[in-house]
Amino acid sequence: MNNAYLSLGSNIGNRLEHLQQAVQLLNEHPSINVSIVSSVYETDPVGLTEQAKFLNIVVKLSTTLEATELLSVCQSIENKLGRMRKIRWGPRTVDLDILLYNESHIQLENLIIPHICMQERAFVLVPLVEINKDVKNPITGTLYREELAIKEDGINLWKKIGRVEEFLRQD
Ligand code: A4P
Ligand code: MG
Repeated sequence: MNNAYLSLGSNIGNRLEHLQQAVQLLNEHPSINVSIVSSVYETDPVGLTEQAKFLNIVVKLSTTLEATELLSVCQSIENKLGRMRKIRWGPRTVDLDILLYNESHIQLENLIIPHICMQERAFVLVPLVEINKDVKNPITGTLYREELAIKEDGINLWKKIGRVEEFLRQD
């Protein structure tokens, strides 16, 4: 069994519902079990700053899928939930990025793990560290909570979540 952490973000329409649908679809996959969902954070947009605020979460899952197969599942969920892929860093219904996959270091043309900018992004690190304060960068061995110390600006707790079922029931 493999463990992975995913970052999910949405800044269009009913943002919470998009995140819930994405988690539901992940969990319905026969080879994926979502075991932990972070609280929901409302975050200032990074990159292209003239766009709506995001809701961001991080989930932990176990899976028998290889990392590239997991990426395909993520992309099919993005497509199913109607993401427009027009603008880099631009608005999106839902975006699913694989942050970590076991302790792997993967460098393929279409898949880089650990996710390329994760150590610089508070909207990733705050929910990640919430669900596992001991998680480390598999390349450098640095604790992600140490990376976080200087960058918590623009991240606001929006809904406190304890369990996956509780997250899926929120409205
Ligand atoms: N790809 C490579 N590695 C991975 C990985 N580990 N997980 C490739 C997922 N995909 C990976 O991504 C482009 C390509 O990355 C994919 O084809 C895949 O093969 P994309 O999602 O299609 O394009 P994008 O998202 O528009 O660009 P990019 O650079 O991935 O943007 P990001 O990094 O996803 O940033 N601000 C806040 N507050 N919250 C957010 O959630 N998100 C973004 C998007 C910008 N600003 C944000 C947020
Ligand atoms: Mg992306």
